[in-house]
Amino acid sequence: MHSFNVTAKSDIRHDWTLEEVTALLALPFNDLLYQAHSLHRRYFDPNAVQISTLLSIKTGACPEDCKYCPQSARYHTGLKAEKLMDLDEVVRQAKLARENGATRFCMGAAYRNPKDRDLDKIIDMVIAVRGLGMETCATLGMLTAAQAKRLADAGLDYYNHNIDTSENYYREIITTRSFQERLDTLENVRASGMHVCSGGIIGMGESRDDHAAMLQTLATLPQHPESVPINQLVQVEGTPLHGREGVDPFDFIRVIAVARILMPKSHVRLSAGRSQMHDEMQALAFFAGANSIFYGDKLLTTENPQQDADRSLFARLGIHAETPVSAGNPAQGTGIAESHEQRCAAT
Ligand code: SAM
Ligand code: DTB
Ligand code: SF4
Repeated sequence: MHSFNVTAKSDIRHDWTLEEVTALLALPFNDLLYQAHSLHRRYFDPNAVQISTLLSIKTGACPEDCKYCPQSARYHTGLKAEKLMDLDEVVRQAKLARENGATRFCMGAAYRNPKDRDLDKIIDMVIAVRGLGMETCATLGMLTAAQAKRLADAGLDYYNHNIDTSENYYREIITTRSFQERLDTLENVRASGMHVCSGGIIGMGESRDDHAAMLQTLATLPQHPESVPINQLVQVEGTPLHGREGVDPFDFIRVIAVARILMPKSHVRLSAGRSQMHDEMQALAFFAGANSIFYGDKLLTTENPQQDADRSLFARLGIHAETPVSAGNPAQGTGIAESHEQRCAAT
């Protein structure tokens, strides 16, 4: 019998020290997974995974220098830049995602920060996608408090803005905006009332200490992000991080497990990089506490597992799609796997 949603007050902490986080990351692997999975079962259905689909609504030609990113104008990755997408196309793609079983639609734009006139168009997209009964998410770069408020008022459910790595390692990866500016945007998003989605990238050459510091920053925010994407670096030819030695898969799983322990009520997303992972590694990530994925053949510009492969993985693991609490009318078509409610209704 699961006992999800039973809050033990002492589980939810905002005062994690770096020493504590470092010690968790260094636990024997089985001890760490046992602890993470036990906590996971306390707060969530361990067989339910939240399903988001990504769409790049404005691609490439970005002025920032994030060394991992194929969309920076500074690197020659062969990516074709595209202007802000038309509303009709966004709605078409959102309907497709919904038919395929996604309950959240995440719109990404290669901006340092959106201009107010871009925001007018994006707000129309948010309203239209919400009208389809889906949860909405956007990732558009830095936001002022006023911009965040406008998006919140339009009904945007989640805003994604990653801290990406530790404060120390950050300067090795991005020079065109500071770590503090990231935190400022997160504060503006939180103050607007939207749900916060913030995480980082593993596999950029950082150390375990950087993993600890990044996780500590997230877990000591005044409120934990509701969604914590853990990306494995997708190495793209032409970006400065292409050719880096990959991360030890067990270290990646350790980060997922520690995120689960530090932020027990948050959804931890096994985010970018799944195309480069074996099924066994994904299963281990779900066991360690990951309970959200990006679903659909494409992330923003790089590939994601084929939908058939994900359907089969879910079926083999007995995992089903989580039913969102906040979406008005999730008129789902062919869900990626039967939901808990669907199964219960059928019996
Ligand atoms: N331009 C906006 C920004 O940077 O906030 C929004 C889009 S940006 C692509 C969103 C996030 O995607 C980045 O913060 C980074 O964490 C992640 N990302 C980008 N390229 C990646 C890659 N090659 N591998 C893994 N994650 C990546
Ligand atoms: C996040 O943490 N990962 C997503 C989303 N937020 C926007 C992006 C992953 C991008 C991977 C590289 C690409 O496809 O361009
Ligand atoms: Fe631009 Fe975002 Fe890519 Fe950085 S991560 S280069 S801000 S699109």
